[in-house]
Amino acid sequence: MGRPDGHKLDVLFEPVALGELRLPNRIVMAPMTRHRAATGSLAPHRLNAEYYSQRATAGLIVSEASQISQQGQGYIGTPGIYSEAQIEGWRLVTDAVHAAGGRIVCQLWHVGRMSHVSLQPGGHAPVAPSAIRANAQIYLDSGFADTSVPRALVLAEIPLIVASYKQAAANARRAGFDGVELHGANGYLLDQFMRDGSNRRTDEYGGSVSNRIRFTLEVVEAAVGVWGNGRVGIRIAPTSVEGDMHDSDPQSLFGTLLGSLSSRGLAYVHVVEGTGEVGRDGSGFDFTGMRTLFSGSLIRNNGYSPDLAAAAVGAGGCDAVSFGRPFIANPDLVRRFREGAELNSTDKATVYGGDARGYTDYLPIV
Ligand code: 8OZ
Repeated sequence: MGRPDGHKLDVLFEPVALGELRLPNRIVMAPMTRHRAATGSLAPHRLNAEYYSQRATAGLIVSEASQISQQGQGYIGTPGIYSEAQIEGWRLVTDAVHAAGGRIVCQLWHVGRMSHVSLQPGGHAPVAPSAIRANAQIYLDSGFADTSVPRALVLAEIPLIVASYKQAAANARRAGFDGVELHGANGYLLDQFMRDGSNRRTDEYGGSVSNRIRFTLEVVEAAVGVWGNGRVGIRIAPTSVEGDMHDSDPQSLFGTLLGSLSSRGLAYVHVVEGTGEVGRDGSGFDFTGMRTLFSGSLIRNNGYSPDLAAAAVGAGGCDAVSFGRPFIANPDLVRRFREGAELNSTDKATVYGGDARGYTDYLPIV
């Protein structure tokens, strides 16, 4: 077959290196929470291995966000990367992806204030840079619920959380991943420290931009200590309002962060453009200009069509583009883009939680 205008997309099917990660194409599977880890252990299992291996033709798979500790959990059914059972479960996933010829990095996640006492160790309050509740909802057995009021981390606890990230990074290595992506986006703990709407600290982790990015940079160092800089990426969402987030000057904040990350030579920065849901308009931040603020590889995300993605890569605006929703219903998305094939549509009712239905039963074209 082949699409009549196929050559326009050719650039998406060229290989690229993001640090030490070698991708056969520029089409990345974005991290997507699917709430299907095993009940109780929160370990991945065979069904999850099947799901990821079906999508192994992606240039790179970024795993769904995986909490680094029980304290880092904010929703039911999300996988962890802190227990032996979870490491073994992820090993099933990475083995299956590799056997299918793919590459997968583990997205390391701590939700901070985006949680609920019922999920926290001992029923305690979730932790955050400051005791400011997010006017947002999380998902529990009982359905959607308001987030709980968090308590502010005391200074002495911060190195312990950095150490949890380091342990999780080491666990991801033992589980056979190809690297890690730090979840610095969408209103979770790293983002909560960075943006001044959620960080009112008066110690060295709050106030100035350099203080607010300190925690993120320490977590970057911890992950790099395990993996080396060429296998660590970070995801940011400078203007997202998800999780009740805001900042008085995202350009200065994320510009400074990107400068610091440039000197550390990370594998990549993965940016969610726009304010959250779909669309890439974000006022207060120059997404195009990120290319000059960050010297390493850049993955762009949020509602790109194949044409827009090819235009962005072709113009040198990024190295790869990630796709989330289209990968849910199209395990062979790379082939469909290449051949200009129709895309399956997604059944919204089976996106979050449940069984194989709406998860592993979307079929590739034959
Ligand atoms: C959807 C539902 C729960 C969590 C994110 C990790 O937005 C998530 C998430 C998405 O980054």
